[in-house]
Amino acid sequence: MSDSDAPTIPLAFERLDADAMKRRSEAFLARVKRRRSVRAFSDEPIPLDVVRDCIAAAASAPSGANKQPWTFVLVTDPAVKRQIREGAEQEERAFYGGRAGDRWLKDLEPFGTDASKPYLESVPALVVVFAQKRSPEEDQHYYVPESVGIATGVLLAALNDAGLATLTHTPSPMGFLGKILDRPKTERAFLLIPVGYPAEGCRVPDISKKPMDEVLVEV
Ligand code: IYR
Repeated sequence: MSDSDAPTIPLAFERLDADAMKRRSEAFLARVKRRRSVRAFSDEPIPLDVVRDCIAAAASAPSGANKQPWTFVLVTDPAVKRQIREGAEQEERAFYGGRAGDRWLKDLEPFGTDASKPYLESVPALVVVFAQKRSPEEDQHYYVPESVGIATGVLLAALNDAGLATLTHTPSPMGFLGKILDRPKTERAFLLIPVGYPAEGCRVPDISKKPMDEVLVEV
């Protein structure tokens, strides 16, 4: 350890035996593998305290110099959801109408997406993740995309683990979200996440993940 004078506390680390570790890693893998991007949501209400816990989990993520350069906006107000739907669909019409280009549109064919996003209005909650380039006091932030990306990954895993369905939605550009939600100019929308239960009979694209030997290199 360094001989810095910075205050410390004892680490609260739970040491597990190898069997318990394997049971936990397998159980987590099984649940996380069932996560799918959902585009057909039920309008049934969800327990918002569960969503708040998941946001607290996300906000526990590591970040550059512990600056925690994120803001999570939980939207349930129907009028605000409608505004967000309208803003997103306006950008998506431009995207699907030409901005995307042929190659990108071809890559999206398996997902059957288009500019219509009715779920942004009907889903019980939207979580909008904002990245803070700097805090309002002009404090410096570091590794902002990495930090916010890690926190968002924790959020998606936590919501999935808690039994909620999500979509990682990135209408582009997302400037309209900062305006509608009245965020300071120092914040940039990072991701728009509809959260709810899947609609009855919800279907998802028949796609798969790469096998381990394509994603893992062991040295
Ligand atoms: N934002 C658009 C397009 C889109 C882009 C990617 I990359 C995706 O993985 C899925 C969709 C939309 O949501 O329709």
